[in-house]
Amino acid sequence: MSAFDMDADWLPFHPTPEKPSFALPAGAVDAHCHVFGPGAQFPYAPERKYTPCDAGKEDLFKLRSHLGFARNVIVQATCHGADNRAMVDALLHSNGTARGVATIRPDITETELKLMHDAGVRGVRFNFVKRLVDPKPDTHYLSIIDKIKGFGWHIVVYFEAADLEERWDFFTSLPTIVVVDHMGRPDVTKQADGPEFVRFLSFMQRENIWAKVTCPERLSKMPPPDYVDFVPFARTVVERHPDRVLWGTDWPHPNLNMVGHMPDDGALVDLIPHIAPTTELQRKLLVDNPVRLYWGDET
Ligand code: 0GY
Repeated sequence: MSAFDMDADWLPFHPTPEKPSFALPAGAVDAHCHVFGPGAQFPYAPERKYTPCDAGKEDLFKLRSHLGFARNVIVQATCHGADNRAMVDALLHSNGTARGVATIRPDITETELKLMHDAGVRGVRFNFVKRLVDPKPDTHYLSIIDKIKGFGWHIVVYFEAADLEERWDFFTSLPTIVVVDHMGRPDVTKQADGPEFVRFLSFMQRENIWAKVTCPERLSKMPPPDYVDFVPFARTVVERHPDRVLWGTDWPHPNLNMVGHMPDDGALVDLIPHIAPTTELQRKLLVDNPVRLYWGDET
């Protein structure tokens, strides 16, 4: 029995994903995934926009072994608001094999930040997707940037393609590495060389901008497992910026805007060679880049 009733239309994660045929390189990192609760231990936030099924660290680590990943980057999900306990608990039980990205408020203390850093948090997430979080003034983000300065953390931004133009000055003023979730959610029914994605590609020209080439199941309008409309977008970014891209499953797939299907995580892994066609690109995407960004300070 869960402590919370998941939304009536919630799709739970795939119970029996296939074993991928693509053999991941040794040390591969699933660099975008989440934990949800369990709600009885780590309650969902009152301000949440959805109530998911429980999807705790044991399930995440089981999936990781099944798929063949060595490490995870666990990104704070909006259903937990700025209460990072479920994510931090997963890091603390990972024996150093998971790092985290937190959501914090400007009133966080230095001591709280230090505890998170010691647990393995290396970044903060600024979420601008309006269906997920209520808008905040820029001063909110600027105070957080001030707080994390001493920790060497980076910033993960999540926004819709249409927000990039409006927020360009703010995003380009950010003083850290900036990782963009899901390539800034392009409309993949448009052309990868059309004006909208060209704007994103010109954003990527900046040396501090990285992108997660993730979420075919969220962005594609074509059927799984091939998601053919998604592939040229992700592949373009990987081929142009092989040293600034990350890949992740997005397990357990928050599905506020995902209709129709829950992806098979094994099949998602099998899409990787289509977006990163050489072993060198695959190694950079799955090992070198995430290890440098999240474990680079390890001695
Ligand atoms: C994602 C995407 C989504 C949700 C969240 O934190 C979240 O709730 O990230 C989404 O609904 O697009 O990155 O998993």
